[in-house]
Amino acid sequence: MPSPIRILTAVPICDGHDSAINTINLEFIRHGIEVIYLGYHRSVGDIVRASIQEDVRAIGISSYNGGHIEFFAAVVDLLRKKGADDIKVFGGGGGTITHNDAAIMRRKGVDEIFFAGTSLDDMVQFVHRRYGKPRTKRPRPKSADQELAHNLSKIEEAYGIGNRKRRTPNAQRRTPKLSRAQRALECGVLAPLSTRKSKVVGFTGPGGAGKTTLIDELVLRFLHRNPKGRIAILSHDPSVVGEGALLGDRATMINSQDDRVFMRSMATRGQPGGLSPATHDCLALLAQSNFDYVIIETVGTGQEAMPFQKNGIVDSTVLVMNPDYGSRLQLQKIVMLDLADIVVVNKSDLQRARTAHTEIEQRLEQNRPARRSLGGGGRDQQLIDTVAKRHRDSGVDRLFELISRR
Ligand code: B12
Ligand SMILES: Nc1nc2c(ncn2[C@@H]2O[C@H](COP(=O)(O)OP(=O)(O)OP(=O)(O)O)[C@@H](O)[C@H]2O)c(=O)[nH]1
Ligand SMILES: [Mg+2]
Repeated sequence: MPSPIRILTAVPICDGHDSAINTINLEFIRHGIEVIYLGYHRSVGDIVRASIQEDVRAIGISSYNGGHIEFFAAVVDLLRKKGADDIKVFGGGGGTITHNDAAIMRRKGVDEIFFAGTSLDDMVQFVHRRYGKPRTKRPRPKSADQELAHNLSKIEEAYGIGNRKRRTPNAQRRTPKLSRAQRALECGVLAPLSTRKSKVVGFTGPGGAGKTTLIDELVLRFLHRNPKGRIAILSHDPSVVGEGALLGDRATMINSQDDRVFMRSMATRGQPGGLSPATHDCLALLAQSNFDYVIIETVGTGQEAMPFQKNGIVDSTVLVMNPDYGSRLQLQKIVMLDLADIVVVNKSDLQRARTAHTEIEQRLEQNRPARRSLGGGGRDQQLIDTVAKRHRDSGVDRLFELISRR
C-alpha cells in the first residue's frame, strides 16, 4: 500500500469563517489524506517552514479575509526561494475570491482555487489526481532542514512499501518486519539510535491532557535559555492503515513556530500503543541531526499504554495527567504511572487538581517496589503540578529545570 498523501492546511487570518477549513479537513481525512493542520493566524513564513519540515505534497489555504492574491503569491514565492517549489499551493475562500482573482493567482503559480458551489468530492478527487503520484525526482535540498525532511519521508514511505509486501488482516501484524539494515539500505540515512547526539524526552498521557501545550511552553524556555540551541519535536496522532488522519498538534503550537524548532507530525498508520511503525527509525535520524533535544509526543493514550518501553528509545519519560482521571481505582490501572520518570498533573487550575496530586503522590509511593522489578532501579519519580496554558507558570519552570538536569 503506498503511503497516504500528506498535505498541510492553514488559515492566514480567521475572521469568523472557520467552518470551511474544518469541513474540508474532515472530508480529506475521510478520503485517506493525512492533513497537518496549522490552524489560524499563520504568516507566510510559518506556513512555508511547516510545509518544508512536514515535507507535504501541497499547502491548502482557506482565505475569507481579503488580500488573497498577495498572500497566496507570497507563499508560492517563498517556497521557490527555499528550493521547495515541488510543494504546491491550492485553496479557496467561498465567495470572497472572484474568478478574475483566481486567474491572476494561477498565473502567479497557484495550482487551483475552488469557488463556492464546488462539491467536496471534486476537491478530494483533485487532491488524489494532482498530488497522489509518488514524487520521483526531488529537487536537491537547499537547507539541512529540507534534507532532513526528505529523509524522514523516505523512512515513512519505506514502511508504506513494507505494508504492501505483507498482506495480513490484523493491524498489529501489518507492521512491516523489514530489518533496520534493510531500511538503512533503502533510505541510506540511518545510524543506530545508540549513536544519538540529542537528549530524547518522551511525553505521553491521555488525549487532551495538555501534552502539546506543555511541550510548547517548554520549547519557549529552551529557546530563551539556549540562544543558539535547536530542538526537534516528533508528534503523533492516530490513524488506521490506509486511512487519513488529522495531525493537529501544530495548531496548538505558538512558540514552536520558530526556525530553531523542527517539528514533524506522524500518523500511527494502524499501529496501536501511541507511536507509528516508523517512529523508531525517524527518531534515530533526528537524534543524530544536531538537535540538543528531541521531544516525542505520543497519541493520547489509554490505561494499558507503554509507548516508550520498547528498545529504550527515550532518555526520560514524562506522563502528563489530567486531574479528571476518575478515582483512585483508575490510578491503579494506569501502567505508565509505574514507568514514567516524571508525572505531571497538568490543568492544576481545575478544581480537582489538589485531590489528584494527593492521590497520584500516594500511588507513586506505593509502586516503588514494582518499579524496581520493572527495571526502574528504584529511582524516585517526580510529581509536578502545572498550568500549561498559563504563560510563565512556575510549575512549568520546575519541569523545565528537572528535564534540563536529567
Ligand atoms: C457561513 C458564512 C458565514 C458564517 C461563518 C460561520 C463559520 N463558523 O465559518 C458567519 C455568520 C460567522 C459569517 C460572518 C460574516 N460573513 Co460570511 N459567509 C458565510 C457563507 C454563507 C458561507 C461560507 C462557508 O463556510 N461555506 C462553506 C464552505 C465549505 O464553502 P465555501 O465558503 O463556498 O467555500 C468553497 C470553496 O471556496 C472551497 N474552500 C474554502 N476554503 C478552502 C480551503 C481549501 C484548502 C480548499 C481546498 C478549498 C476551500 O470550499 C468550498 C467548496 O464548495 C459565505 C458565502 C460564500 N459561499 O462564500 C459568506 C461570506 C463569505 N461572508 C461574507 C461576509 C461579508 C461576512 C461578514 C462580514 C458579515 C457581516 N457583515 O458581519 C461576517 C464576517 C465574519 C466576522 N468577522 O464576524 C461575504 C464575504 C464578501 C467578500 N467578498 O468579502 C460572503 C461571501 C457572503 C456574501 N456574498 O456577501 N459568514
Ligand atoms: N484549564 C486548562 N486547560 C489547559 C491547560 N493546558 C492545556 N489546556 C487545554 O487543554 C486542551 C488540550 O490541550 P493539548 O495541549 O492539545 O492536549 P494534548 O494532550 O496534546 O491533546 P492530544 O494531542 O489531542 O492528545 C486545549 O484546549 C488546551 O488549551 C491547563 O493547564 N489548564
Ligand atoms: Mg497534542
